[in-house]
Amino acid sequence: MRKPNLDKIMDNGKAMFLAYDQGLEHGPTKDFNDKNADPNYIIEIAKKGGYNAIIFQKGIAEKYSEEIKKSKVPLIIKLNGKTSLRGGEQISHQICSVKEALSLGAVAVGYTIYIGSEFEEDMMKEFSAIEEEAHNIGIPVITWIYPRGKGTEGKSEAELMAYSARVGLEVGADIAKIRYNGNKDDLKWAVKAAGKTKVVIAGGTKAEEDKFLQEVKDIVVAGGAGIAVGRNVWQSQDPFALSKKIKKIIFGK
Ligand code: FBP
Repeated sequence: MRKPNLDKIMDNGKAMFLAYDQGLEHGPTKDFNDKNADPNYIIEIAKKGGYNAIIFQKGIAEKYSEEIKKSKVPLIIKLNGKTSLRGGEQISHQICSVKEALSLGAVAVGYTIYIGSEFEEDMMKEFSAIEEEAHNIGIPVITWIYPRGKGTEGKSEAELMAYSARVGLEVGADIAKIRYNGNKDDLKWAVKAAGKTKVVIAGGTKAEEDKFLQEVKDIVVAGGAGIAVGRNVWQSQDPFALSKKIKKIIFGK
């Protein structure tokens, strides 16, 4: 097992990632407009905004490989994914291998586990094989850990958020991507629960800029690593100016 090299996607343990797998997860009608439906626009934001990495599914990574390479923005490939059409208990299966991701230029890989879903074990098992393979060759693994489904009923958001972060540590993720419930103390506890696994927060649906920036501040104050967001950035009227503000909060420069 080699120590995963996080230096390619983090700066002194901090990170801002630009996520763009929503075309698969939500479809182009819900999230996209004329501008942000184009992956080239996202690559431009990632480059000009100084993001540590951009997150794509394998299809975009392959079709836009030249543009990604030219931008020099490190690439993270999401290895599983699903559409929003299926309904029912959530399951997201692997659709790209670690090998394929590497051949497409990825320097890290991502995977979503829906804890609480009746299919949780399937995702745990798949993730475990990915983690072993990636870590054997020193590739960092980022886990989206989202509580969903029957098993989460009756549990508080705070409890589920900390549980998500802790699962990241327990399953061997280098970085756990969790959803923030908006409470600073709960977030601090979640970061603590993750131990040496770094914590980044997702953005969620587009919020008022000030509210979103407050969340970025909260993750920094809580001791987390930063953000892995999509819609709040590329749905913004001015994603370039917004990215500058995010960068200042996370890196102080
Ligand atoms: P956002 O910042 O746009 O919320 O992106 C984060 C993310 O995890 C994406 O990577 C993913 O496509 C999306 O959220 C999934 O959202 P959900 O499962 O809530 O529909």
